[in-house]
Amino acid sequence: MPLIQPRLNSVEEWRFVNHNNDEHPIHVHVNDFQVIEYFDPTTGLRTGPDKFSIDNANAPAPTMHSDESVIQPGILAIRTRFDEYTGLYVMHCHRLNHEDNGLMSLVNVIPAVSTYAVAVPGAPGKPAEVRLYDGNGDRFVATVIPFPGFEGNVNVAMGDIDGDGILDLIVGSGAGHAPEVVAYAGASIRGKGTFGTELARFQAFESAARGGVSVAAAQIDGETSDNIIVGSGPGVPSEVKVYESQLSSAAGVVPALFSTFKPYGEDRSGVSIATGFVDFSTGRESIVTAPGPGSPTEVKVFAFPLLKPISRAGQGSTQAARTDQPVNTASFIPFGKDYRGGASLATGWLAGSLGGAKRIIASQLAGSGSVKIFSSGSALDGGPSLYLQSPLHHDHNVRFREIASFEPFDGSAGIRVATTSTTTGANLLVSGVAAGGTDTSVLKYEFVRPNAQSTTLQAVRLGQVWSGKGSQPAMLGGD
Ligand SMILES: [Cu+2]
Repeated sequence: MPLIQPRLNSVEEWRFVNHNNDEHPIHVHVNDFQVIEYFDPTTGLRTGPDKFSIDNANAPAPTMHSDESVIQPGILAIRTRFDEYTGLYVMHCHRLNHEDNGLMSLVNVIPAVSTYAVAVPGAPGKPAEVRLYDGNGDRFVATVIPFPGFEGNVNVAMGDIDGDGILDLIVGSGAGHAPEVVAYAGASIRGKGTFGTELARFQAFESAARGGVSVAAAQIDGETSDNIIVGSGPGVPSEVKVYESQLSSAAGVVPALFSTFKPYGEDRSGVSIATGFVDFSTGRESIVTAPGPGSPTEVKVFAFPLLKPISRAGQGSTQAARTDQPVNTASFIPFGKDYRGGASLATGWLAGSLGGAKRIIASQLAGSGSVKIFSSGSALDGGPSLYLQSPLHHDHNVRFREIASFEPFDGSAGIRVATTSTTTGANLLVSGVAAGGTDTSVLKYEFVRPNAQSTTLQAVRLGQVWSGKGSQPAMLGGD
């Protein structure tokens, strides 16, 4: 299932050139479209721009020679504006046997600007600062100083927590600071400029928990905006908290909890988190976790299905499942069973044209600073398999396979990762300190399939987006 990723408020024209020996009624969810061109070579009928507000139009069959080589393809061109809604939906052929055999595409409308955050560690006399960039061209957007006077590191994530279709910034304090979370609006509100307005500022854990707070944002609770998600730092039992999307702008007010869970039980090494649509079988965004340094690095994937069992006729009432507890849908060990150095996590549609769900990226905080990419399935694993299973077959058995591995800083540990979306997928941001240890930088990569038979991806360096003096890598956040 390939991916198309238009930006919110943009207009795209998609042209279907049909060489297949059948016609295909193309149905697009969410946004209606306008037929711009239609040509049926069998009848010779050619029409131009038609009325707006269609959600299904036929891509006509080609004319063919008796050996099925195409004389003239059928043509359908449609034009759409992507209004109001950011997020996922599908476009597919409306003939059931066609859509079930792969004539289906994901459309993921992304914000107009894919802002990402580079959190530059503080230094004596200089507080930690978060620099924001536009992922399309890496143009500098804004600087935020979340904790004035704090000279340590902070954690960052991007997400739309106020539901306006614009990416907001979420910051979690680092080691040595009270466990605070601050969220800034990506929109310019009341003349305050982008990232100038605080949407929330609160303490996420007990004051004594000063190991840092990891942060993420994703739509978990079934509402329309993203939930703020935090992971505990080292020193306290591992915990992930998902806050309800209703926030109070009054400083200090802790949002209501939607869910809290312990991904690694009583382990006290801290929890790294990332979020994303990494598993088709759930149809929802997952929370991905890794324990901190000192514990075996096992990545776990959690999803909140939000579904209650339907009571069946004749079987009486069934016990409703709790919707505020996640299901652990997958677990894997990215760096071997002996690695205990901790990991930075991200998710994103690296090489999105190959389809599948978002990839999980894990990088080593220790060891050789290796970055590995995992996928739950894409064109790298071959074409879509035919639907020969029973329609009642709904088992969860997602598996993540390593599809790329590289060492962007030539063996230097402490690598941090994030992704930033593009109109075709996502690029990877990698932060680290080069050998020698005096310069820290953030690099941007895209991933390509070297040839049509390859089952793994290759990293291609696009450029350096930030660098500075220092021995600590910048923390990264993107979406
Ligand atoms: Cu079809």
